[in-house]
Amino acid sequence: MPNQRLKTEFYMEPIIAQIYSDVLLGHHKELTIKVKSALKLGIAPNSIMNDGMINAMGEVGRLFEAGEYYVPEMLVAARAMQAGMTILNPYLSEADVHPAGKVAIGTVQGDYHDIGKNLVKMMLVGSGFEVIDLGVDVKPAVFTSAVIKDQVDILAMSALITTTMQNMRPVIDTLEKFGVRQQVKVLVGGAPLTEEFAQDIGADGYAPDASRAITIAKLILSK
Ligand code: B1M
Repeated sequence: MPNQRLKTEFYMEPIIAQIYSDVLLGHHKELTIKVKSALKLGIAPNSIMNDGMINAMGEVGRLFEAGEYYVPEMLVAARAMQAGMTILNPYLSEADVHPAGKVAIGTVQGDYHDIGKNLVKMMLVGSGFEVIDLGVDVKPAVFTSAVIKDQVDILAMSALITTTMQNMRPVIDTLEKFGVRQQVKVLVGGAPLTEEFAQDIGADGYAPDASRAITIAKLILSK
């Protein structure tokens, strides 16, 4: 594992390589200090997030698949990443004055992964959307209630597991059952999803990452 890490770090800015290592090893206190230092050094928040932290989470997933990491290691890595994101959040969310639209976002039923969902949320807020965060393990009735009570323009669903992505279609079915499908746009995303899957379940848009989620959100609202 250390060889693999060094191989990847070799191509990075030293402070980004340290951030990468801190996420990988779950050193959340050290990570917050280094994220602050990187910002002071003038390194772009997007680079700290993508090259340092998201890159490291990809490696965490690879190590988990290879049987070198277990759930506890994934958890401490996720905690470190969340700590880093708390520092970065204000730098990523330079909100516009007028809300671009109202969004309810959540991770679908049975799924507790929320780092990607939180990133999409931050980017939406940063792009001027008003966002209601429904959290994780969100049941179809809760998504539907947000559409009816909060009158959101977009319902945004995230799923990280091949089994839980199947829980997106029941949400769309429930919207139809309550007669509110036509009053909201449905945006879906998450690592195992594809454009084909999104079309198949009847979503209005699919985005493979947080920044494209903003482009697609604006696009589907303009239709
Ligand atoms: Co889990 N986990 N996990 N996990 N975990 C994965 C997803 C997995 C791929 C690991 C692996 O095997 N390689 C695998 C799923 C395999 C599959 O699909 N069949 C997996 C598994 C199996 C599990 C458990 C079942 C493990 C177990 O208990 N045996 C369990 C399930 C728990 C549950 O949810 N019911 C589990 C648990 C956990 C932890 C709790 C330990 C932790 C989550 C902590 C947390 O989220 N608070 C965790 C983690 C950290 C991961 C990995 C390592 C990292 C996920 C992550 O945060 N990535 C992950 C492996 C991997 O992805 N490399 C893995 C960083 C994040 C920024 O990326 O979430 O993809 P991502 O979000 C991206 C895009 O996908 C997209 O934009 C984001 C930013 O660009 N996006 C959207 C996401 N949502 C979007 C919504 C949109 C648009 C774009 O519009 C609405």
